Amino acid sequence: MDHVADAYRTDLMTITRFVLNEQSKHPESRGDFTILLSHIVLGCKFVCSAVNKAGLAKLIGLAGETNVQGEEQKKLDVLSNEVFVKALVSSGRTCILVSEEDEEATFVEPSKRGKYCVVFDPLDGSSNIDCGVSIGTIFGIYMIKDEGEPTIEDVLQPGKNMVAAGYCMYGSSCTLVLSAGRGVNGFTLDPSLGEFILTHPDIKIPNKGKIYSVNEGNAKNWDSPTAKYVEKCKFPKDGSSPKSLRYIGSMVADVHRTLLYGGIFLYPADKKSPNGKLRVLYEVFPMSFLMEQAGGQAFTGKQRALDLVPKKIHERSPIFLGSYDDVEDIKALYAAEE
Ligand code: AFP
Repeated sequence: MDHVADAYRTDLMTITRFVLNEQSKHPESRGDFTILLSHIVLGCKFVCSAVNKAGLAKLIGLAGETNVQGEEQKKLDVLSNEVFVKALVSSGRTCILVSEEDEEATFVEPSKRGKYCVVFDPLDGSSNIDCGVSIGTIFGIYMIKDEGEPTIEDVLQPGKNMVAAGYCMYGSSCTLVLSAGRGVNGFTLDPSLGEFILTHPDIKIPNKGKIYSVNEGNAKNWDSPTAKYVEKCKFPKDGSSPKSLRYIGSMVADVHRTLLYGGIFLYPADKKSPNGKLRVLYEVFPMSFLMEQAGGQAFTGKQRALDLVPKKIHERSPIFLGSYDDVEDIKALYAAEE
């Protein structure tokens, strides 16, 4: 049966059906991943509905707390975090959770434990909430290293060890992009059905793009390879056209556009933030995983992003990710610097 073609007809390919199909290719599978994913999907649907109602429900505004990064939390951040933590714990398939909103990792009580560790940012791009710009949830999934008592080392694994990663974007439509290590697929929420339907099968990022995406306000503090790269985007010397600049300031939205249209997304190190801004476990790794699965690359300025071994759960790293050839260009500039 051609499942992909069916998704465009009346035989709708929901995300659950898609994952069950994948599961059936692995007879040894007990369906734990499918169950875990269905709880993540529930969290995404809840947050989507809360984001849509935020203005009406007066949910927008500060909750009066600060999170571990010292940022002001919005009410929606708090709500989203609670929803995801509860959904993930109740799935019975998780043992360690790391959330951007919680200083410490959550160790699930033994009676509810499963074999997966989930790292996530429940509502990334929250400074954009009040003006209605697309925001999102980002997640990565690891398997515990062994059957013994879980330890923090189970989540301090390189990104290449993730078994799955994805994001859900709450924008003009609600889109969930997922990879379980065999390509990348995108699902759009049909609000009338309450189901995510396969709309973007087997996403492949173009090898080269026409867009670069970076906060140019930080340019005076950039290192030389980043400065040279952006100069090259604007004033190419090889006769090609300059690239266009698009920057939303919400990683899910900027990465989603990069994945679909090609190009490069940069959050480099600078003199003020030598490790960049974005967090390794729940921003850099999941997005790098998706990029590689779609045929692109992700680079930290020193190494392949997915080879990085985090030492702390809220660690940050510079990141350059996107089309294969565009990331090659920035890698060459860093190599020349050495
Ligand atoms: P907020 O959650 O504080 O809005 O930060 C969003 C984010 O972590 C990521 O989604 C963006 O890509 C990045 O920060 C934008 O950072 P700048 O505002 O420094 O450009």
